[in-house]
Amino acid sequence: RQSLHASDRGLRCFFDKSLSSGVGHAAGNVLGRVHYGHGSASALDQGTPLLSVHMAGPGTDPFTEVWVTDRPVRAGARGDLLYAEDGEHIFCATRVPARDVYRDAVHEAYHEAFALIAGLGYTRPFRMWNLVGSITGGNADDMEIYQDFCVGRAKAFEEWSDRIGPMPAATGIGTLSPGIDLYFLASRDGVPQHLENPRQTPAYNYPDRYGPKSPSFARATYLRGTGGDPDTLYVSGTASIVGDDTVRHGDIAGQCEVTLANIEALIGAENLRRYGVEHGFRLTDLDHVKVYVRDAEHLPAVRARCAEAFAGHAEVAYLNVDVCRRDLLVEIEGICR
Ligand code: 3HB
Repeated sequence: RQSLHASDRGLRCFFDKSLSSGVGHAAGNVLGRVHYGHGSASALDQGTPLLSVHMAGPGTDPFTEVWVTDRPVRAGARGDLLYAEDGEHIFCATRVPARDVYRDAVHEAYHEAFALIAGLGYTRPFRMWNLVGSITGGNADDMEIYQDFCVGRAKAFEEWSDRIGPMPAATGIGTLSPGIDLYFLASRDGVPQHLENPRQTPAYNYPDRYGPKSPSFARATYLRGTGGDPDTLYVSGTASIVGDDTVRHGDIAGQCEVTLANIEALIGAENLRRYGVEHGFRLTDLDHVKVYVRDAEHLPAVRARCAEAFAGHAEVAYLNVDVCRRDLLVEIEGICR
């Protein structure tokens, strides 16, 4: 190749929409793969972690999110955890099988994952995904599964607060099969800067009417590149929430507008300046976008609005799954660099 663009260097991801989930044509060393398809499984495959999650349905296409790096990769498995590290970043994935009540198993999974990454020296999580079956359904104690999940996750973050960096950007979203799939990225030397949204109450300060433990995540995380890698802004799953309230109930076009306005405010220069970052981003800088749509009937309208909002070259994937509140119809995440 003649020249490397910033997006071709350092830790990066791409969406492989061909039906092979193989590592063959990845331009870089594969750190991990997440196949958004029709089944759930996790294994070391071709020497690297492959998490398969049931999130593709009739109106959306399967794809594989592939994380690659220029550094040499070492992969392994410990207990139920799969991981791969490159000396600066670690990718870690695990699955909590279906059960009546999730909190203890989620606590245990997070605890084991934190113990693994701390032991290997990657103490700073910067992006997490929590893929939760029946997220707004009830557990055996009649608690919403998302709230049940939040209790176990919060306990692990509290217990590890002196050894593991603060809560990073995250996604908490529904899947089409019972059980919870988790995967995340953490850094060794790079110090993540966690961001909040001026239009929204920090999720970790939500009032208890949303659940006994508030969600453990930041609205975005800015990771300054180390060793020549570009800086990267990871945008959490973002929805039609202003303050802590869902707004535009039942109105898909309205929820799209509020969600996009929330992302604009979060990634814009004014907000980033508060965190000492001297430049901002726009919606057209967002890439590797995942758009989660609760109702299949809304997919065409959401696709059309996103095609206008994001750059033509941006990778955008659509998933027809539940969002963490029943009144949220759409949620969007992405990456800027
Ligand atoms: C979460 O609980 O990690 C979470 C949930 C969301 C959006 C982003 C993160 O609905």
